[in-house]
Amino acid sequence: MFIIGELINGMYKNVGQAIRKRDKSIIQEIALKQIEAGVDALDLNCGPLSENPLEDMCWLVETVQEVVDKPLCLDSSKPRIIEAGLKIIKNKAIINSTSADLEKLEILVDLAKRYNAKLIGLTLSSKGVPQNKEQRLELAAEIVAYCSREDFSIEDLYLDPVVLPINVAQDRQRDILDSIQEFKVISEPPPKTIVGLSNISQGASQRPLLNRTFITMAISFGLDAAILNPLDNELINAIITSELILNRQIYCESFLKAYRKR
Ligand code: THG
Repeated sequence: MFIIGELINGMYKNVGQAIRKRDKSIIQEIALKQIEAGVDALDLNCGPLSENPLEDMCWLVETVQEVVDKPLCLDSSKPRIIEAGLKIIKNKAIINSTSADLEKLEILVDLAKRYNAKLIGLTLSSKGVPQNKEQRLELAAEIVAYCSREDFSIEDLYLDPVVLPINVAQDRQRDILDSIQEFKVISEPPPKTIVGLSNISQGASQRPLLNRTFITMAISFGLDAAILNPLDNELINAIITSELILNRQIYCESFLKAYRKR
């Protein structure tokens, strides 16, 4: 499982405030804590309230890079912000994300190729969130077809079915899990799959229980990667145990080491 730490997101009050005040120490501490927990990469998101998202993103990249030597995941819906981040990232970058819209694919697949970055493709379009599995697969196939045509390696493509909160979309969850499995048959070699895990429990009580139950199920449907809170120990234990039971290759060595130490 490829794990991306979600905690550097302006959606969190302390992070939003640290970004506004240009308080490096808070951001660097959150970065290091996630690295210690064994993440493979760090998501960087200025949050919905950022007034200068381009400057904020560049400041986040520079601040985190001072203390961390791991891939960074540029989380923004605006291609110009992603490009600004790519220009200053020293390590490998992950573009988070493109949608299935052609205007976005054109810009972001080109950027991913030029900067040798991985690319997350949301199965979303300007028409909105897909209402069922078939629509998700159609959008996924459009993203894969575009990447193949442009010679972007499908193994560097992570398809995201877009996890919806359980409290507004209880009847959609089974479709989302099935999509994770079915994305794999779109091409050979297959694309990878990813979810933003905490979406499932937004606005719900029992968030940790929902998160770890969902990830356990998603792993059994073949999930490759997740953006999540790596400081939730029970969540990490559930991931390790799921992969152990499925005898899946664990590509996150540090989690495996953590498990063996117990
Ligand atoms: N797919 C991809 N990228 C993503 C998402 C996705 N990036 C953003 C998001 N979804 C994943 N990251 C988060 C980070 C935080 C929360 C949810 C998803 C979260 N935050 C608290 C809340 O909203 O309740 C913040 C409040 C607080 O604690 O201060 O839940 O799906 N590719």
